[in-house]
Amino acid sequence: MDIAVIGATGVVGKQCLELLDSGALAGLGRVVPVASAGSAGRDLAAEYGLSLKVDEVVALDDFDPSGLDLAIFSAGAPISRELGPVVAAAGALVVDNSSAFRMDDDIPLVVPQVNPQTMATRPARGIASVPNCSTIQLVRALHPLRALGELERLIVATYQAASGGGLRGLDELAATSRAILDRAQSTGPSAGASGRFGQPLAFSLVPEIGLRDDDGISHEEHKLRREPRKILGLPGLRVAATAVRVPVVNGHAEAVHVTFDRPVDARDALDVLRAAPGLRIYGADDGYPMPRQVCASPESSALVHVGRVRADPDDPCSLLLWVVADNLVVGAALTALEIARLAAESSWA
Ligand code: 11C
Repeated sequence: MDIAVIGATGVVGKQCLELLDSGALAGLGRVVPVASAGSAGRDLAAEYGLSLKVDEVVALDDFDPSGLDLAIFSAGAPISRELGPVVAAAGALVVDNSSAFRMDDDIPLVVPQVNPQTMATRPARGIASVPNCSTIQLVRALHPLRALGELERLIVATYQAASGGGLRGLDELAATSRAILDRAQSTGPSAGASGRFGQPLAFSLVPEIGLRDDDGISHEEHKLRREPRKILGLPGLRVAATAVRVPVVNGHAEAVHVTFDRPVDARDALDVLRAAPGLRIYGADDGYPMPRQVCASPESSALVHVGRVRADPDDPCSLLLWVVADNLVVGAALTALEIARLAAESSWA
């Protein structure tokens, strides 16, 4: 299988190449990394310490998709919108990490552990979308719980890492933290003022991710409302989300309050979650998942971690959960490769 990784020098593109290096996709042939013109010619295998054979970086304008089987896009929605259909028309399956096509009716929005049936036939436009990182971990934790009753209402607060803002987000968190620790800046309201997060993040938090619509809801919060409805096939699911950027390097966390259509028991919930694939469950005596520990090893980064599972003492139909995952791995690169794997194993590939 010959593949292109578009946005190969970004945080998700790098993660894709590292996962490919560790054997995430069988039958790999040529690997073509694509990035902006300034990165053309870079040897990413050497830079990232990979034993995988990878072509030199090709500039976006020089990228020729002919002959490729798969293209994984992680270069932002404008590039996906412009180049995705061109690459799909050339014959490659496009797996897109951006928000460009997610809500289009004829584009599958795929979480392999939740709705693999969406890849049972080749996507009509040759494009499959990877949901937003905060959506993926949410639906992977909630889907098994549907064995207890149908989901009616979600109230979610996210605690999202700087890596969700890409390399610029990571650089900014490091630089502003260092500046404050070195006392080059005070921790006052304007310290570490940011181009990336709109507000200073170091030693603080920013309760708004992405642009805000006229209704006061941010784009990240709208994604958390719309994407789970499509993936779970529950158009009437009521969702209220508050998305918050926190000064964590990597790993998104979510506090989830979920209401079912009938009374549910927290012990039954733990049993159902423990039986589900791809989750690590923390019982009352197991502590709880935290971003740094969750992202500490490839094995742990490949799982969605669920802890603090408890009843809502004021509502027998509701449960509370704490959900943590590596937003670059589960939230993006690994899910994209798992979608590619689903396609490769399908009868239509
Ligand atoms: C963040 N969730 O943490 C965003 C990043 O729609 O794919 C990914 C944005 C997207 O800032």
